[in-house]
Amino acid sequence: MTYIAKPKLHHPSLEKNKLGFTRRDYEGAISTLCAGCGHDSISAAIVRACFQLDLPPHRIAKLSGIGCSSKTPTYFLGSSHGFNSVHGRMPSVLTGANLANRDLIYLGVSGDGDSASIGLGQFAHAMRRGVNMVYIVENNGVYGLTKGQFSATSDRGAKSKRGVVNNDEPIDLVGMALQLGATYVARSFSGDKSQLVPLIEGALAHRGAAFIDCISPCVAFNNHEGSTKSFDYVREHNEAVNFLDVITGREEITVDYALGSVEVVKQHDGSLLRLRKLAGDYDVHDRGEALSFLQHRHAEGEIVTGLLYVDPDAEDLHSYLDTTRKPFNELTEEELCPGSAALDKLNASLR
Ligand SMILES: Cc1ncc(C[n+]2csc(CCOP(=O)(O)OP(=O)(O)O)c2C)c(N)n1
Ligand code: SF4
Ligand SMILES: [Mg+2]
Repeated sequence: MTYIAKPKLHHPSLEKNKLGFTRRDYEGAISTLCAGCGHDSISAAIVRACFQLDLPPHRIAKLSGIGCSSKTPTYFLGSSHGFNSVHGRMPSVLTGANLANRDLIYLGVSGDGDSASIGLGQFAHAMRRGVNMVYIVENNGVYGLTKGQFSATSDRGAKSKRGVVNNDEPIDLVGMALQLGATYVARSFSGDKSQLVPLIEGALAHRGAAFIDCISPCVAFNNHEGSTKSFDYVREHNEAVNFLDVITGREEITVDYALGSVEVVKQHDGSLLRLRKLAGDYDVHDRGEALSFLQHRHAEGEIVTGLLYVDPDAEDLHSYLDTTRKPFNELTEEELCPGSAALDKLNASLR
């Protein structure tokens, strides 16, 4: 059985958000993933972020490919739109849906196999086009669903559960997203809710391609000694560049900005990203520096986490294409079909 409905009962005094929803209203079916799978922690972080941002669940569209990671949208946002597509093809389906209706909030959920192996081309084009979305890769370094083969994000020298050593260079999706022009780029760890939840909130408030690479240990096939995506390894090698608070424009701002090394970034919707810097000289607005920092730290065996780059004034695919503001399903017949004179004019321009 791959789908178990959750009982509707919940504690009557559960906290409600501005829409009158409790956290439970943002959940989905009971997870059938392995107990302890990092992907379940990411689902919980998505639930918390959407609840805290007071997002109406019916305005969210969650899309995925194939894999344990791509199964997770069943386990959160049960009242949202959902589309479980083909392995590696989520980005093109999301792009199409986004072009047809820009009013929804698009959340793409994928795996490292789904995005860095079979779907690498799709991933790349969604990033470079600036599709307005939150794109999360639940990165465990293996194909979990098909029993633990190395994926393209597996580090050179990493050992599989059976002792096989990976000889291939890994693909760093964060580096690729930076190079390809994504305008919000972050990495986190499924076991670090205090870092991950605000990163998801910031990505949801961002206009443009927002990418989060989330290291998510596979307890069944990639959590042993010799793995570089295990809980122990990531805890020991995690180098956080900053921590984030997201303050929505709807709230009165009462935070004291004078504390230590703090940077405030205003996003297009008025929300504020408040960055508490750990690496004092780290600049979230410098794409080139972010790439170089990432590579230098990788050479030292460190996994850089936090918000690595943001362009708060980013545009998105709709502004590049100058598309209509109205979703297609709200256009009238006259608007959709401008008549034979317009068609004649178009045909004449092509002769
Ligand atoms: C076109 C196609 N090729 C191969 C497969 C087999 N397959 C299913 S899931 C998967 C890999 C999943 O790995 P990942 O995306 O990392 O997700 P995880 O299970 O690790 O979360 C593969 C190769 C498939 N379903 N469809
Ligand atoms: S096989 Fe791995 S990725 Fe899949 S549910 Fe189990 S722990 Fe998670
Ligand atoms: Mg995987």
